[in-house]
Amino acid sequence: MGLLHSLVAGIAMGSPIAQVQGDVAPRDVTPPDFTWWREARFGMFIHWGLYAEAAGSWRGRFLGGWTEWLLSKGKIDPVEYQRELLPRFDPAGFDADAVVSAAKRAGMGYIVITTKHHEGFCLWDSADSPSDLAMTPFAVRGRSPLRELADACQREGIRLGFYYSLLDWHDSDYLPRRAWDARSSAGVDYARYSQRMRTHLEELLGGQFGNIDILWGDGDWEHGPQAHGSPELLARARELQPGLLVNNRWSLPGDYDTPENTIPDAPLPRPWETCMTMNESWGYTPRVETYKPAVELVRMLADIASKDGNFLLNVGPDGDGRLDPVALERLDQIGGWMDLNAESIRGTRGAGTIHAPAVYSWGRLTVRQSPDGDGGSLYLHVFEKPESGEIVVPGLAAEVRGVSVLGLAGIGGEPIGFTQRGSDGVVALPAGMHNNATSMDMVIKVEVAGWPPIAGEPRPSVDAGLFEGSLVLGFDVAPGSEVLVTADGSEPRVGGLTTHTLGESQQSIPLTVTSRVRARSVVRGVVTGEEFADTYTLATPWPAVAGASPRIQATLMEGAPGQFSHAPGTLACAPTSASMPAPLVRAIDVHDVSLPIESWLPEDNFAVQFDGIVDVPATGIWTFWLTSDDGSMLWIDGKLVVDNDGPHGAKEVRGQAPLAAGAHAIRVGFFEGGGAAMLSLEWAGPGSDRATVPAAAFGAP
Ligand code: FHN
Repeated sequence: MGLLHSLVAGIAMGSPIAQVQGDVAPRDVTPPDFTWWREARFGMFIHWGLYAEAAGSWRGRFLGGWTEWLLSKGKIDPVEYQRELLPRFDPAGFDADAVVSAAKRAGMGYIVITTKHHEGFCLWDSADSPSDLAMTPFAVRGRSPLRELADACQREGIRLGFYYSLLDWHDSDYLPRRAWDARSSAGVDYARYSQRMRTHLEELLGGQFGNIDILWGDGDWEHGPQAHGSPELLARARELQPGLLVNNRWSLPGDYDTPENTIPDAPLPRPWETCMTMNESWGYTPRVETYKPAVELVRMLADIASKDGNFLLNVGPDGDGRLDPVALERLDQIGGWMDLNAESIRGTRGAGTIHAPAVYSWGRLTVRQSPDGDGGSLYLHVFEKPESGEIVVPGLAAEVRGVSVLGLAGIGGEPIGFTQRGSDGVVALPAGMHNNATSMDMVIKVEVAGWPPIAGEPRPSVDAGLFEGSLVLGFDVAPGSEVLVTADGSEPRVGGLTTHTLGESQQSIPLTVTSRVRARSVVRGVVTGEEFADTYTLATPWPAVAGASPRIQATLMEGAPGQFSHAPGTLACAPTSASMPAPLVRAIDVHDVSLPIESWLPEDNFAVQFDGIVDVPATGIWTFWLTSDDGSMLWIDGKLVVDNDGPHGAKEVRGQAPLAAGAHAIRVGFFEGGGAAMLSLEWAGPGSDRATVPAAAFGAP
């Protein structure tokens, strides 16, 4: 029996103890400060490079679509592409002040500009680049787009970010070559390319362009973090620009997520930003008929903000460095709406932050808590006025201090009616108000006393899972509401025999046995919102392994494409057919449960099994977060605690185990099928906040 089979056979397949699946990529140890970013909510993305000069055409043929992908669409020889376009890059019309004022007009608080896109052209004079600004007539004029833009942003108080593509179709040290690129790969040194990326980031972030607030990576999909050298690149970037926000496109999770040309149906667990084209292309396109209407863009902004996200809306300057008139018109139209309604976007939070729905039949909800914490404002973004003329907010329990339409003192003098109907708050719009077809987004501001103002699905003070001994379980009770709770699995009802009513006088219930807890919110005697239902399990700590010393070792398995689709340590991981050769198996040095950042680590088709003894510092319930791309599993003392198996992108799954202080056997199985690879194991327990399981817990000095 091969080593892999023996490894697999050694696992006692216990049932999962308790685990919750999340789609959260791991957090950095010291999360950066998103305050200014959330306050801004809205930014301008600028795609500008040699492709703007070509405007989607090559040798007289317009190829359309994403024009910054012209080289790829046209299967153009990268050397010929540069030879043709470098001498033509002379955007004398570029006016950084005009660009920044257009962004500011639209109500945008930051700008992210492409410094190098996949074409490989560096929009600045670099000491190490086969294609940069110094090779263009524009530089001969003494012009520097990034310097000019940085100065204009500084003058106008607009934050600045740099986009940088890890993918490079032109640099002869970048692999893989494009299929149509006839240049030989002989002598190519990818490490030289990685070093060039580091040089570029030193030049971009080293101070010549002032404070840079965002590093927006892209094009990371052809290599893993090791090949890119991403951990070192980002560590250096953060040294150069303290407080830098880094996105999730460096083959590492970074600080925030970046859905592209799409808006998530629900809030994402981490800070997130939708980037969106204004028309059909990131780079300049002459096809102005594809621009999205202003009403659509404004409603996207409200939709994204209601889900606690940011909106990065793109413009593509043309070959002369100018924004086209339609783009300027859209920015002005959005600005007109923001003039009246900016307070419902800038500095607001998504409805989910007060556990209220973001999406309603009439539109979206954004919220702003007052500085003193006792009250605040709800912003009802009315896209579609109901036939009834009534805007209903279910569960609006708080006292309402005032209702108004933003930007309009009153509607022809008529007040905006507000009533409380059962558990709902109801805003009555005057008859002539708000023609659905033309209004972008009419915002009704509801000022409330007490926070959170909306009673929805009750939120427990402790997540469901294991507990030891006894547990005092509380619920957030929105002012003006109550929470009905049962712990025997029965339906919580007003006056129910086993129903506890939480509110002013009582805020929690004691649990001393495994309990099925159900809870509902009640406002003015009416049950409202979704039900909370989950199980709290009384657990006895697993005993420590007497006499065992903390240690960790790992086995690397290198296989053929398709070899691994399950984590090692499971029977499913074993080679599935005789035709699949047994993987190469060897021991590797590790100090904790993480992927070594070493050049010998394969990029794809490999698995790693970690085995050892972990020293648990205190007795109690320990929560583990296992995050990986692709699959992974965690066993403690031979029992399955986290199952995050299967091919997938970066995904986090939580599990719990009751552990006595001391030594416990630990096994983690991980596999990488293809694409990015990442693995992290975090824990939290009595006296320990959530953090990566340290090497010291495995006996490292
Ligand atoms: O390939 C690029 C594309 O050209 C554009 O830059 C977008 C913007 O997010 N990013 C990549 C596609 O995901």
